Amino acid sequence: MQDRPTKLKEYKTYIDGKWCDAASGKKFQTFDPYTGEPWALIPECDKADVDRACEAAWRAFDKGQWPAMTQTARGKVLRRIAALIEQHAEHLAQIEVRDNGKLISEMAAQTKYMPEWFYYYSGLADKIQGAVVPVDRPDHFNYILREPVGVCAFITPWNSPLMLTSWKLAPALAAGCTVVIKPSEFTSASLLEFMELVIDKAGIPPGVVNVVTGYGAVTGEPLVTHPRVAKVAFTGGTATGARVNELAARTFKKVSLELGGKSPNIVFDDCILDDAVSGAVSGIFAATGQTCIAGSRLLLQESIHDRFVEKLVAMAKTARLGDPSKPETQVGPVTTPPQYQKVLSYIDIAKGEGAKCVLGGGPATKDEGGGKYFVKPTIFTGVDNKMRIAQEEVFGPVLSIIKFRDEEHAIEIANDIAYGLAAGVWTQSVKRAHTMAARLRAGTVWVNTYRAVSMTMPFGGYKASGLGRENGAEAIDAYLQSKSVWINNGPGGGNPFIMKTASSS
Ligand code: TXE
Repeated sequence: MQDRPTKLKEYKTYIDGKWCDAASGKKFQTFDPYTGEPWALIPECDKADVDRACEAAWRAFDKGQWPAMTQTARGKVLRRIAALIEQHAEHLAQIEVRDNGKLISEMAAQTKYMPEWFYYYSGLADKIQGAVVPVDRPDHFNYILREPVGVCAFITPWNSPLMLTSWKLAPALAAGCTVVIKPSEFTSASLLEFMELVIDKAGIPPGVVNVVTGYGAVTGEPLVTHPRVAKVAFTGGTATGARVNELAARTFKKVSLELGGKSPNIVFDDCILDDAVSGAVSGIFAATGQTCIAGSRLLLQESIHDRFVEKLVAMAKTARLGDPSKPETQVGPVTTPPQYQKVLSYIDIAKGEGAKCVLGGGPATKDEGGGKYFVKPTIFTGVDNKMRIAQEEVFGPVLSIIKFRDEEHAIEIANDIAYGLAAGVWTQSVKRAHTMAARLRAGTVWVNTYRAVSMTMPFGGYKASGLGRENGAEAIDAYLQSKSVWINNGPGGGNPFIMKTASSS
């Protein structure tokens, strides 16, 4: 990775088990955010390719081997996927870094952990079962079948491309669904490599997993409106999520959305100070703040505010900016040019609103370790929760510090926001930990830790942070639907003009 080849690498996309170009023959470039240079060419799919992919996924679902395969056999395929990811984790991480500029240490940790999603859902594949249900009609035998929903469309973002794909793909395949994936136009390469090194080798029938690379409006919209698609799973920005939800609703597709956040990271004066300082840094400067769960609102109890800020600034100042492919780098570039502009514009907004910049506050120069799209770790104090910098998602290394008096005040500020993805609490009081966990309106609450994830724990948002949950046993339900079967073993007849209820005959 450190010697970056200058020749553009050309990728093909993967539809119906075959490698192909877009029907139009068009391609677009993908860029290395550290250097700003293009490094690969990706097929620019449009409606024609989406049609091909959705029809292939439909054939594989309707007539193909995948849903007809036994659940045990499908579970085995998922275990093969997991083993192949283990073999190629390092390489896949390097491709992710090249495309999204996140740290190799972070991306390698993600790709090494990804197999666990496939192992976990492989274990659940043969535990998908219906039920025999008693009804109050004599001679009836009733049961419930749990069936896959059908063709699923995944729209994924650029910040953790493969991990967020795995969160969707593992339960969908375990359920017996077929899928069409549209990765972000900024980070398509890692998914195409994943298709080649993992999916193509895992013994999955053609058409079960397809990829359409391209832009949101041109590729994403035909996909989320396609008549063959039964379910849309989206991760991305809240505005795009709302659009996807509206489009999908027109044809009554099932939808799950994992959207943005503005998560409160709440520090009480009874915390272990050094742990909380490290947790605050991890909440906002890890992943250059480009994570939906960023602890971008740091709520500090008044009594420790000044001491905490001093320690936090001291620690954040030592963050090493630089080449994300080097293991020693701690803060990398912002991934995309529009995102870079957005982060800088929010720094201006915060200054204009009267917040006090106590660290950073602009682009990082080459001397400071910066490359093409670098923003210095930035901390604002004196933030009021009503300010835009406190209410809107920046998705960058910009922290807003807000003071609070007591538990009640902390809860009021924390919940006074449109989002509800995650929250952090730093305290040594068990009582306070449970009280806060119960009262915070967020899909995840971390106490004395931050940014911990596991395939076994449901993940998703309250309010504008999303719909539905990924991960955990319940995530598989998003890819299944129930069918009620009534078998009458008794006599027919009865009054044909009234509904057959317990009291009618
Ligand atoms: O994401 P988009 P963008 C937030 C973050 C960021 C903002 C915008 O605040 O600043 O979103 O980022 C596809 N129909 N998050 O613009 O647009 C698109 O091609 C169908 C939070 O990069 O949401 C990509 O594949 N699809 C987040 C995916 O949607 C469409 C991660 C996400 O892109 C589409 C990323 C359309 N009309 C950004 N328009 C998180 N929750 O982690 C776009 N897409």
